[in-house]
Amino acid sequence: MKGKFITIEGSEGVGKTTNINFIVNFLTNHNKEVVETREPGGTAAAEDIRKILLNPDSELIPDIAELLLFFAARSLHLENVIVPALKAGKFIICDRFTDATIAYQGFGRGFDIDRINNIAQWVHADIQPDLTILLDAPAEIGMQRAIKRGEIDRMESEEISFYERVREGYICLAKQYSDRFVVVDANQPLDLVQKEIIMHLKNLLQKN
Ligand code: Z5A
Repeated sequence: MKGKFITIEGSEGVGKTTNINFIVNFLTNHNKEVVETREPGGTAAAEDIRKILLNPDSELIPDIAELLLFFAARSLHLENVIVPALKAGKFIICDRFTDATIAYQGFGRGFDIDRINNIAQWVHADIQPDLTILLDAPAEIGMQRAIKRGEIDRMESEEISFYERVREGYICLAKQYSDRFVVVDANQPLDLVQKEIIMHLKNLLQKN
């Protein structure tokens, strides 16, 4: 693949959307062709799956259906957006990817991590992010920010202990895949968060 695959991870309200806009501007100013996208979503059909997954008024979604819907959306996204863009040498900036499934469905819901990894291997054996920026903040800080922002979706309606497990899951992943993960303290003023992000982006560009 000629392009670069950058994923942004972290639990609710840590500032993914805010910082993705910043990253897109930074890379565009460095003459990179950038595709900004998100999971679940990124294609018309995957966005339909997103609506099902996040609808707070949906019928009961069993955990297994939730897990498989995230991977179904991911398969659509890979085939129609991510792989073509990487082949064309573009930079993909993606709000969440499979690390989110391990953190939320694995650590959060308690699904067996090996089973999730097996499905991931099946769906995207040959594609892994080149850089994963983990925005890390205590669960209650992120929740406060998300609540302040407005309406709460189905995935944002869990107990605080769920998001604490999610955060712990991300920290485990960052240690396990330290070759591609960088951890940024998202519980500091935005200008300092972005200063750290720039440093990691410059490192990636130097390797390019
Ligand atoms: N999910 C899953 O379970 N499994 C999977 O495989 C995948 C996803 C792919 C998708 O939601 C949901 O699906 C998500 C995980 C699950 N659910 N949950 N719960 P999403 O990714 O689209 O949305 P989100 O996680 O709920 O993110 P968010 O709430 O949109 O937050 P954010 O994008 O990280 O934050 P933000 O909107 O940029 O910032 C929130 C507020 O904080 C805003 O007012 C900012 O101005 C403010 N902010 C940002 N940074 C700072 C700093 N540094 N200081 C102070 N204030 C700040």
